[in-house]
Amino acid sequence: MDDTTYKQHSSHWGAFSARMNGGRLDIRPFEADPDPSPLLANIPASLDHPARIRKPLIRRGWLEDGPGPDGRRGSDAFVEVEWEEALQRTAQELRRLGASPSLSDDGPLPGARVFGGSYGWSSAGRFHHAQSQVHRFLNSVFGGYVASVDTYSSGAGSVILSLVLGNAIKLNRDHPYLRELAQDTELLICFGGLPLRNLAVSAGGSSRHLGKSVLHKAAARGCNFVSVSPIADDFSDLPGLTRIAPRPATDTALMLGMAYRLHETGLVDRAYLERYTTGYPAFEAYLTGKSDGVAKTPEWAESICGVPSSEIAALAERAAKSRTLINVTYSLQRAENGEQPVWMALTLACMLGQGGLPGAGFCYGLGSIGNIGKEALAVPLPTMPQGHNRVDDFIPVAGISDLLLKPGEPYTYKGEVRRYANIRLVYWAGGNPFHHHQDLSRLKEAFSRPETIILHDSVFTASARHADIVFPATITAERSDIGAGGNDPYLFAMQRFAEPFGEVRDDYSIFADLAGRLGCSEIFTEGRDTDGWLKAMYEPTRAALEKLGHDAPSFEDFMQNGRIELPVRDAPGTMVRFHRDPSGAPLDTPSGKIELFSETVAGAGLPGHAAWLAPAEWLGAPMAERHPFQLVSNQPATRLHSQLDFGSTSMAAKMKGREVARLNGDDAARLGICEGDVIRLHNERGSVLAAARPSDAVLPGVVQLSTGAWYAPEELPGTGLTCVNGNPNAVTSDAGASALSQGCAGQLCLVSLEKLQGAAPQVWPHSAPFHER
Ligand code: PGD
Repeated sequence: MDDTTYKQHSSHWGAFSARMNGGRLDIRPFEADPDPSPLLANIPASLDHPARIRKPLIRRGWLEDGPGPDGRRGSDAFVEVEWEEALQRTAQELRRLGASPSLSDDGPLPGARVFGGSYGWSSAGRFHHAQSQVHRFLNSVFGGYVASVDTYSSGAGSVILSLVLGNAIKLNRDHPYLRELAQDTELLICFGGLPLRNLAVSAGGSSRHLGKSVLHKAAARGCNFVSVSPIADDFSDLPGLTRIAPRPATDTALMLGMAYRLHETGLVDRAYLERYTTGYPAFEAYLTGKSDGVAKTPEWAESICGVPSSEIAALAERAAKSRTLINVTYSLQRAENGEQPVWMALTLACMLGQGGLPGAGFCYGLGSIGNIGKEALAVPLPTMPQGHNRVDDFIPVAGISDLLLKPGEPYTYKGEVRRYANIRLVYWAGGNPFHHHQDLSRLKEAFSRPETIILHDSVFTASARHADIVFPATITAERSDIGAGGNDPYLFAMQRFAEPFGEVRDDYSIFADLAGRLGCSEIFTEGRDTDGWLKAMYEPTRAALEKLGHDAPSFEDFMQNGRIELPVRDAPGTMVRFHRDPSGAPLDTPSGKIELFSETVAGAGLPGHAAWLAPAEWLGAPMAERHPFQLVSNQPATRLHSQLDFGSTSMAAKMKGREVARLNGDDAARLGICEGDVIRLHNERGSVLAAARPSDAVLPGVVQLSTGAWYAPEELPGTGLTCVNGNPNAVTSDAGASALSQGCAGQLCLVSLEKLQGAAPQVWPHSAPFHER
């Protein structure tokens, strides 16, 4: 498709326009974006990279021996087949597993043995959103599916906040933190820093990347910043910045030390606690040591987190004397006992008593994702209806290995005892579990258990390699859609700008075809094609714009013109209304107030208030004698998760194709490691290779390896199953954050580290088994 006119488009990391120009793709960032993301440069490679799948693939073992548990998944060969054969065999298999247009609720639904949680970020686009498509399909043909709840991003934090504050995501969408930070905040304390790399990305898209300019505005006004992170570049260099580097996983102890200082100096705002919170006395008894004999003094905190007690005490006093916003990023809660730093930051903010003031109080996730803190929208966004899931069963999302490995066994979630279903079929679209899940050797074992695994992706990921039937999906460049992200003030037409690669098809058209073969066409498609759906989804937004007296173009005009700026809401959000009138506008918690003690949490076997709970894998744990490095596996700066890992921004940051791990310069010197040496990180769960980069941005005892390198496991002599490309989930633990949330705890774990002796194995290239232009 050669066309000299630019087409409007959008991605999770920003809006842009694109044109094919003599076989080359030209990309221009959205002109109103003050800080476009370098991730845009990953896009051109996606059009025809060797990783693209051009035709349906079926695993040889499944093709020859039929469905059933199979340990060959992951190492078996694939056979390229015609669409007709792939669709016909898939429909036959789905029928065997119970798919039917007439399912009664009287007996068990076949969907009760289908896992359709299908977690993943997929691509931007409201209609071709792969999870919505797969969920709608499974609801249509199986009556439902075993779902997943919460996210890998924020499992522990969202669960604890849902119990003690309310729906965190909704509350963040409700509050203009960025505007207040620019105008009002005097001291911003960021537990987990505020990494701009994370602000580049937002689910659905981010039209204008505002993080950098807001921080600069705040700094110019005299706002001060404190970044609390073991990694120095988690916060940009700004005037008025103090960096505090605690040992990883010890922020709760640091915050407790601050809380104690407020307590001993009479700086606790008791009137605020009385009016807006419940449960402070129980927390205070813990803080002072009345309940457990240990006063959580700054000196006590220093012994755990390594930050001098004088700094902890001074920070507490500074916070009390300034208009202070306490922010905690998602990264802190993606860890064992990840609920605690989030709840403790909320408790600390309540003790300061500034919750009702603009630019002050508590914020969750600023610095974790782009659109947090933008103004709430006044109109609804187009949404693809997923249908009704009649199977009343789910897992906490990071429980996927346990689900497949422990059918029928009990587990706990939010204080309830539940049981894992017995899964026959896994259907995944729009996610890469062999990127995002922890302890990948265990996931490999788990993926050997189902009878059949079906997956859609545009590229041959490690997850595709572990499936039985792989359908090649289009990428957004090859289809029309509507782009929008929650709290982002633009709606974009995503105009198609490239010809489909090989014989790829849209997820929708694959599902529509299968639904037709299963007699469920009308339920799934409602008689609409893609354009029919886009039009139907656009209409509620258009009608709301019209009702508010805004320009409300027809669907055709919108798709032609490329974008609409959406109005933002001017009514106060939940937290503002609560602070104005706590009994008239109560929170969605059992007491209607902020809960500093929670019966539900106490009932789940945890302390009923925020507390320091030493994890099994931190630098002060007995395990650190065996594995003395704390691995921080954070979000990458050069791609979104594992997406477009082969793109030019991503590849440029690797060394000889291998992911880079940073460690402190002194540690590197002690271990005889130089820039570019291949190092091996390992523990009992596995082993991963990376290229070393000594860096003083990293605290001693810490090694940082971002997620996203494609999993490439090899049995190496003396090192066991080793990911040679650098995926940290080869060594992370898949144990839940706690019995309460079962959230993903993959950010932190303990490892040993050494220079690899002998020749390093080659990295695995990103490639599909059969690739042809
Ligand atoms: P992505 O790489 O975004 O990772 O995990 P997630 O699975 O979301 O995977 C999306 C996949 O969808 C890609 O393979 C892409 O090609 C495919 N895809 C994109 N568009 C389409 C489409 O239209 N159709 C189809 N069929 N497929 C499509 C991310 C997860 O990882 C997240 S959100 C977090 S926060 C976690 N973070 C960590 C962490 O901090 N540390 C560790 N160790 N591990 C983590 N894992 C988690």
